[in-house]
Amino acid sequence: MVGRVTPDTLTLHEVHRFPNEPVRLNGTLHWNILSLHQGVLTGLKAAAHGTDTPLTSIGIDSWAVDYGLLDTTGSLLGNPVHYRDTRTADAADTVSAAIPPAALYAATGLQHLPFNTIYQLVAARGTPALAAAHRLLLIPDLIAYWLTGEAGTELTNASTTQLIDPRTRAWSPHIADTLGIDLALFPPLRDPGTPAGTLLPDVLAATGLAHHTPVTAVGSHDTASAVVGVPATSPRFAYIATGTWSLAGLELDAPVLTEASRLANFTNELGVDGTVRYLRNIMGLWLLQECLRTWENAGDQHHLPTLLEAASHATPLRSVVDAGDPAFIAPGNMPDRIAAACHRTGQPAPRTPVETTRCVLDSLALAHRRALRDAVRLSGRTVDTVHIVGGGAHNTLLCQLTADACGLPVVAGPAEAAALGNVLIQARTAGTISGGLPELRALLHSTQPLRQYEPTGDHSAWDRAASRLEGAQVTATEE
Ligand code: LFR
Repeated sequence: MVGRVTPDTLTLHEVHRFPNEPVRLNGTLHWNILSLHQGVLTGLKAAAHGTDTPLTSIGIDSWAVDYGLLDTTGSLLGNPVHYRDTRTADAADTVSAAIPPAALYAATGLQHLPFNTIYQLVAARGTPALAAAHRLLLIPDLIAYWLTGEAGTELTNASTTQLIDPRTRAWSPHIADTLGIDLALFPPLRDPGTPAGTLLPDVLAATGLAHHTPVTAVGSHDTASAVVGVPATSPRFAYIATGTWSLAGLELDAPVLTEASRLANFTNELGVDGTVRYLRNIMGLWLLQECLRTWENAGDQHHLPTLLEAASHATPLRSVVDAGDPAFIAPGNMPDRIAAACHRTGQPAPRTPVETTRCVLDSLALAHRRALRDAVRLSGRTVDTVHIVGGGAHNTLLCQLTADACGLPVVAGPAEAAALGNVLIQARTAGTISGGLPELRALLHSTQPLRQYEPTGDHSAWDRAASRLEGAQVTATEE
């Protein structure tokens, strides 16, 4: 994506898009990291050729928690493992035997997700790759290293390792030591808005970019950049970054580390400009993407817009599932897993792709409502507007259902909030624009097409649907 920024204009334009297809090899799900790097190079080349002015800067963001290991020569030790791989299945027990869950939460503020980096590192204990590793780089830091030869650990993404103390915004040596994790594997922390190197000669040759094009650290966790990209005008906003995941919560200036917050499985990820992203992970449109993939593998191809249109006329709230349930994390046969979850809670299982689609969207809206209500209760803040950013902002049914479920107006857009948040931090670092997050958001608000949804319908229907899931919902373990 190439962004163009001035103090009162902001445009983004896609120059290249490439697939991200995980590969299962020897029973383990991997990222195809070299193909991703090639996609980045092809994209940079397209960016270099598509403009008459040299690029001011490059910023990188991606999903969180995953990493590559390098040996002492800087060579990659194997393909990074995908967070949806099941290798971490037993790691939570190992970790909680060493550190009680309440102590881990008090120290790191992270919600329990089975794939947080600490669980991956515990699962990788004793493997030859980890034994040989000299350095560990989170995915965007790995791409930055391949572009520049310089290694750093960007802070917002580092906070998803579960090895950072959100109060000090620094590593938590006690947690690492107790689990036998060597913090020296991580290169030094760097803040968004700081330099991250200049391009290596082979990258210049492959892309045609100008010498000294700087790479700038941005919120390298895509969700951190997406939260920068929320076009809020009121301080009382909540956000839902929807795509493969729905990340629903609030921006705070200090973490909430209470036991109630832990039991509600809320996370305190670090944001840009000293903020805290107080949110909960909800499965998101992954549920639907995985259904589409299952149907397609069975020879039953569906056109998403047609399916969504039909789902908008299907019976509302016929059956709902807990869209926060980690049982949905792994890939594979999602329609049957959704049907089984409906059975378990005494609800009719969806019978057709349209009914399944409606069940997914109702369930997501219900989970959005629950997350935002919990965030308000646990943080003591109030909310007057819900912003939906990310790919799900295009999904009119999801946006309307979320407004209905939350009983609040929803402002939808931009869909490319992560790319815009990335670009805005680069532009501010380069001195093109100035100000804090409110000023960056005012620029988004005045330049990006947004759509507003007002809450409609019978609010009590959502209460009744929520009660069908009571007791079945997953929260953090009680000790
Ligand atoms: C969204 C996201 C989430 C993170 C998940 C796994 O793309 O980055 O914030 O929990 O992917 O990394």
